[in-house]
Amino acid sequence: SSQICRIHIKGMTCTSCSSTIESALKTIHGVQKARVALATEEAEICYDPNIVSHNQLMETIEDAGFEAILIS
Ligand code: 9UX
Repeated sequence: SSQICRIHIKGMTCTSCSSTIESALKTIHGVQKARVALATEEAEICYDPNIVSHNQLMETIEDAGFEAILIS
């Protein structure tokens, strides 16, 4: 199955920041698609909720050194 999660990310200042987070999200088992936009400070992630939770997605962002706030 597939679900979309949107997360507000605080602390990104350059495209390297957004690329790092996007790559980290894409390596998570259960993540099908991930896009991080610097301009809107948002991540849009398609994932299988049976494999990974949105809390785990947020932890990955926090572990990369950024603040993650769940939008939807
Ligand atoms: Mo460049 Mo973004 O050092 O924090 S990766 S500003």
